Amino acid sequence: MAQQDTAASQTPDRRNFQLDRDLRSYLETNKDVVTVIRKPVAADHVGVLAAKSERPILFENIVEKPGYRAVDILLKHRDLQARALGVAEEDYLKTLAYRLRQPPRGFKTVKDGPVREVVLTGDDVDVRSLPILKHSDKDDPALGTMVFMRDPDTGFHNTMHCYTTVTGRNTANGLFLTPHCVQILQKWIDLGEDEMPIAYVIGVPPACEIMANFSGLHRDIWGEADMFGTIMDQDFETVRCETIDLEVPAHAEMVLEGVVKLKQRELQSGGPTPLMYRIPRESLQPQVNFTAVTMRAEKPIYRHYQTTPQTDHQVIPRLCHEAILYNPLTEMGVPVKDIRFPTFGGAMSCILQLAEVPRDGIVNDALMMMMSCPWNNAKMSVAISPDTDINSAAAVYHAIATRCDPSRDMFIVDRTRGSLWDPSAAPIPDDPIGHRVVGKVGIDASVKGRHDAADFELAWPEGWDEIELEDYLD
Ligand SMILES: [Mn+2]
Repeated sequence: MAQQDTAASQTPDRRNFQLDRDLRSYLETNKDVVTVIRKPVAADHVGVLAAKSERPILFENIVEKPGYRAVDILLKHRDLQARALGVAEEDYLKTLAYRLRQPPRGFKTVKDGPVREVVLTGDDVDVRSLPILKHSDKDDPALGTMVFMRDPDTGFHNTMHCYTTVTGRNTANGLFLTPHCVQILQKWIDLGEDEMPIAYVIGVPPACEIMANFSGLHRDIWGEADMFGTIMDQDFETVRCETIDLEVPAHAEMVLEGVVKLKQRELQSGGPTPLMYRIPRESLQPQVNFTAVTMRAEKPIYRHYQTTPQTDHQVIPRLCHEAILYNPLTEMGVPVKDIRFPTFGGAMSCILQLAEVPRDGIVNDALMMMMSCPWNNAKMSVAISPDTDINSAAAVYHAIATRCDPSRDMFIVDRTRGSLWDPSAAPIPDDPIGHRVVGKVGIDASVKGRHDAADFELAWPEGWDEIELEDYLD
């Protein structure tokens, strides 16, 4: 049931698109960019193969997990993100920014759905039989997919992606680090509860994954999951869980139901961060007990979320940051062509691509806004011109080297919020969360009003975009 987005190209305001409501239809609709691996692949090799793919990759034949498929790399590049929203690449950022300003559609609760074609409870639950995969040679198999948790005050379904290491048949250790999930766990503890219901939601359209990683002021008006239908501009069907009081997507591939044991905490390693490092090395994290597995009957697709080296993991958590930054920057009068937290910046760098040369002073204000954004992902903030390829680390480096006078186009702000993940940042002694302090740098690598633009015209060989060397090889 592939619903191709043709409406998007017909409606100038892009409000009438229709997206596939489940992952398998989405992969079918977008099969021109999906690599299907039919050869047998060892479970331990799925991560490396996924990480070497720039496009969605579907594993049909995982040797140790014959009943399942696995998919990864759904959103690594802008063209894939645009497909996820059903719009043209040049409309992607403003569309996401627009949709995030809309009211939540909430859930359309239905009685049954494909995610409940198979329901396993009690002794039949064994998450080790699922294709939960390793992320590096030093880690045990871990889930990285989205979790639903309910705010006990509002009933809203908050989501995040929770790195969760499997420790037994129906046990795991989850990494509950995002500010909202820490606050929600604390609310359940304050209510005197020992357990909090949690659902691992596996295999949904990638638009939901963009939304699930939202981070900003929202908890008093909606949970991320209440916005899935808003982002996809359609009713979002949910079913009630089998063993816990939560609703989950009716058209997901799999759902793991469980409870977070709020008082049973163990020191747990976090696995690789988006920086490829391993700090914080350990934190005290609660155990998760799985109470049910529900899934589709026909070869369910497991959503692997390879964390390292450069994968969806650097990109997805920052897509809403880009869209949220789009609003105040455009409000300030910055001519925004694009905003990107690039994979090659290790989730520590933000690039603003200008659409044109703004008046003097605008770029430094824009860089300050990026550096002081709510998230600690813009330690190195860079402005570039429209002719610098934002997808290319080499092109951005070239712009920094040739379009920036460090004595006037670079500024450092001392002692600002540092990322928990940044080993170059100084730990704050005795800070219970492990917060750090670090400086930030703003770099204007754009062609500026004071320049003669003709001095910056890049020289390319004739036919650079058309002629390929491989066409001339024997
Ligand atoms: Mn949240």
